[in-house]
Amino acid sequence: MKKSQETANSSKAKNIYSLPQLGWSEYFHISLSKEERENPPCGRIALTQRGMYHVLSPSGRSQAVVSGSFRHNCLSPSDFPTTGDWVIWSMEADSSVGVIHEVLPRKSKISRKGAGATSDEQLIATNIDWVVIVTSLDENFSRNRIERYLAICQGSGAKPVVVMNKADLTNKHQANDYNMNHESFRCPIVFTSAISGLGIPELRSLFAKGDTLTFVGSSGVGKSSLINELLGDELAAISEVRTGDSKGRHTTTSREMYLSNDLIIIDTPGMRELQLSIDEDRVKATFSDIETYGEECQFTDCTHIHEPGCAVREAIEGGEIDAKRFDNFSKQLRETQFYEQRSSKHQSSLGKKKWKDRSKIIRNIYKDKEP
Ligand SMILES: Nc1nc2c(ncn2[C@@H]2O[C@H](COP(=O)(O)OP(=O)(O)OP(=O)(O)O)[C@@H](O)[C@H]2O)c(=O)[nH]1
Ligand SMILES: [Mg+2]
Ligand SMILES: [Zn+2]
Repeated sequence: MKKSQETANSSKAKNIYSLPQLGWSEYFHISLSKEERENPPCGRIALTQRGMYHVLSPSGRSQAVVSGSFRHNCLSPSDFPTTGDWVIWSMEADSSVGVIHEVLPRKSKISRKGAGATSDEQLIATNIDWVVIVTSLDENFSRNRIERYLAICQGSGAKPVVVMNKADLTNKHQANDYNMNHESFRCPIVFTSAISGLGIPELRSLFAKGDTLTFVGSSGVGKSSLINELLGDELAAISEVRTGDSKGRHTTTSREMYLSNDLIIIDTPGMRELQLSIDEDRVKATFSDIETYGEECQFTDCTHIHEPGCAVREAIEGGEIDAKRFDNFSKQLRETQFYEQRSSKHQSSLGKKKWKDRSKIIRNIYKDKEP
């Protein structure tokens, strides 16, 4: 065996990754100290499993935990490493588990509100260049859902692309057939089929070498199937959707990063409860066309529902604003207001708890002083 071939084979066996292959860029490089830049002690999180992190780095795939002082300094769940993060880490010679010391500043992130009672931010993926919003052209299709995902991308630092998958099930392949147009979505819309391969080259042509993509969308729309098409490999697990309602079975259960020759792809589980991790400003930015009309309303705080001299209602009646789009805009706006109220309630109850703790301490001090 030739020497070069031998190295190639052994590096394949150990899955050695160069930093650029993992999506490394100048952005991360400049956040390192001068000494660290010589030989960056960095790796990228491919998977997180209850406190255990899978790190891909020039020394292969390893498992690691966060250091004690890192944990101590974390103030919220989103400070912990997540899939897509770059970390500074080390591995002792006699150990099989590495230690993560730091998460490098995130270039971009997409997140949502926690699915439970708390309003904590839940990170979906970080350091991504593209969010691939997948929907399927069966009973599962929902334009409203696409607009919610677009709102999540707003201000995330990543570019969105809308993918209309399962195009083999229909012959309607125009965005207008679905009451969507490129101008109001302000992002590419691509029709694909993971079964026939339709649209896959068009989708691929959007991305540059070394880009990181994350796929989001409901369970069963074909995220993992499309990822396998792009990877040219069956790495992500897929399974049949239920017959009857086209709903998926939540085949993908964790957020995991995969590598192809030129792309880094993060698969995510279908979301059950899509909550908006966004504020009013982000919704307004997503629907800026509506906002532009709103500037002409007679009242500056016009809700565009019943006020006289409302330019938005006029535009809807005149067919310049799509009524459905306005409906989604109002729905999202109401929802953010609900979350804002809830999170301020949560904040004030935290404040109360602190105050209670403090008054307990004061009571105890006085108790000690009592004769
Ligand atoms: N007809 C058709 N079926 C597809 C297409 N893409 C995926 N499917 C099928 O849809 C089902 C679900 O695909 P998955 O790739 O597992 O869907 P997913 O979005 O990853 O689902 P979760 O992991 O549960 O979130 C599988 O049976 C796929 O074979 C497509 O383009 N056309
Ligand atoms: Mg999947
Ligand atoms: Zn108005």
